[in-house]
Amino acid sequence: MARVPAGTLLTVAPTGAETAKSDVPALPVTVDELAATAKACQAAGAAVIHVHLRDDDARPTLDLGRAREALAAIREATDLVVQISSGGAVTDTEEDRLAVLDSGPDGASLTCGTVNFGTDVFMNRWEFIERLYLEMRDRKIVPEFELFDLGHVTTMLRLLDKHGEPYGGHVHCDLVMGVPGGMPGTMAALAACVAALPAGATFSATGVGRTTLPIMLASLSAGGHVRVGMEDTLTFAPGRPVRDNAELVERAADLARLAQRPPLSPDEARAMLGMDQTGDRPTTPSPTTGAQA
Ligand code: KMH
Ligand code: ZN
Repeated sequence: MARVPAGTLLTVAPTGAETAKSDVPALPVTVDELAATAKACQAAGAAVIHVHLRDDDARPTLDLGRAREALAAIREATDLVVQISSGGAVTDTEEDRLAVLDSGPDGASLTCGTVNFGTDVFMNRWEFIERLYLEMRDRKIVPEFELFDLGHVTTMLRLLDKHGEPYGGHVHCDLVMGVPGGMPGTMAALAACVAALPAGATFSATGVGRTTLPIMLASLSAGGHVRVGMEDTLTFAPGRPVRDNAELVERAADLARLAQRPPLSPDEARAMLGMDQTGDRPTTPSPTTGAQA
């Protein structure tokens, strides 16, 4: 049996691309809201932030200037590991999803297959997955493999087999469970994915909607890590909307401590993920000139 890690990597996914600000006023969408959320979530125990961007009208965007601005503000406010979403929204083009890598993140999500996404389709062709992977490595960005289904594990293995290890040399995945069209948020599905991961890989899991708590508990008991946030969950308990992202992180941190695997600090997370330590972090290129800030 794989060794159970001593600590728990807590990732917060505060915004996502699917929820409208008008429906959920507590959703952080502006750069200032993102930075304030990041600060509160680090205080609550998060080590990584998974960033989706919104434009001035709170609509999803992959605008590079907005990405640089957001990353700079989060880095100013925290020392969280900053992971940009390369998934964006289902409507985003492949070129825009590649271009956002130029924002200078520590890491980026990399979805390993197409998946039905409610009434939409989240498209991830094999050739595009390869391109994202190679461009991340060229830019010294550590990928987090986003796996929405068991077949995505197979695609990740094919990618590693064909192209070799990612930047940093460590494979870390995030099992995204309970999306309508993806794998269910069940312990059986989690166990099937974990059994198929390569030796030495680590994983987080997140259960969408009402699968949040069962998947958090299942992941902790399987030696995994945890992602929480308003990208995935808008209800804290039946009939009780989420107040803010920090309370989701607080609950996850409490459960991690109960499991005697307390939250990792951002620097411990960097070490686990094969990232450069704080002193050598990538810098965010300036929003206006593209020069290193
Ligand atoms: N918003 C979803 C279509 C990622 O961030 O990489 C894609 C997503 C995955 O959230
Ligand atoms: Zn995302």
